[in-house]
Amino acid sequence: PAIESKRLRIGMQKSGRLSTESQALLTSCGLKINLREQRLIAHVENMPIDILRVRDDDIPGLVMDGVCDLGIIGENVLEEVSLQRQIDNESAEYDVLARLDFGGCRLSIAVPQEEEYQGASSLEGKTIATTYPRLLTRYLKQQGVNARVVMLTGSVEVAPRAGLADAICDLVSTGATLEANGLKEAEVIYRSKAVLIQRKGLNDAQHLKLINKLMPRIQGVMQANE
Ligand code: PRT
Ligand code: ZN
Repeated sequence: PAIESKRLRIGMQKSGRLSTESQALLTSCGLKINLREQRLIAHVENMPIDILRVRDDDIPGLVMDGVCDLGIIGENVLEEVSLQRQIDNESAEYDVLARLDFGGCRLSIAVPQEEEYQGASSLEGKTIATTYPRLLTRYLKQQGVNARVVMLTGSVEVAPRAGLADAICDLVSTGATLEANGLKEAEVIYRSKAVLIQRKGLNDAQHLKLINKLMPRIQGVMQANE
């Protein structure tokens, strides 16, 4: 054919807590991914698919803007970006194809260990540092609590000791990081796992056919892991 049909694009984290398992999932589905080079785009050798390897924070926007057809992303980042884009009047739509069996964590408010915590009202008037200002603001609003939200993109757990904040709102899995920083988990505000998302309005027949072929394999891999 004169015009080769476009390759399906899947966004996944290049390196970090989701990358190994995202890659393993796709490999288990039969994709032969050439990841030898540290390239942004990896070609799948045996299917018309390209893998875009990016920072996790970029994945929701790439799918919502239609640059990627599919993406593998933590619900925490997906929801945060989605809320921000709604505020900014940018497209924030996507479909969830599957909730995956990795990347599990919770977004929690934590306070200094010596502090007495008696529910969300204890946060009234406090300053809370977080990388997830939209999710935290939504929670505080729901609780009717007035607190100051300070955005930090890293080292959130040291903010109270450094005198930058009274409390934090950060991701937790074992709780070891909180403990090592003299903090205790006070409130879980969001529970997250990795999800496979698809861009809204995807209607290319070849792409849909390919996705319909991949989905049972993904379900099969997850059942085998149970
Ligand atoms: O570079 P890039 O932007 O792509 O990566 P990143 O550094 O922003 O993200 P990364 O790789 O750290 O995490 C990617 C995703 O993994 C998160 O958005 C979550 O969906 C998920 N995830 C699962 C976690 C954790 N578990 C987790 N434990 N993300 C972060 N953590 C942090 C936690 O905040 C703490 O600082 O890991 C530390 C250890 O946790 P504890 O509780 O076991 O001590
Ligand atoms: Zn990130």
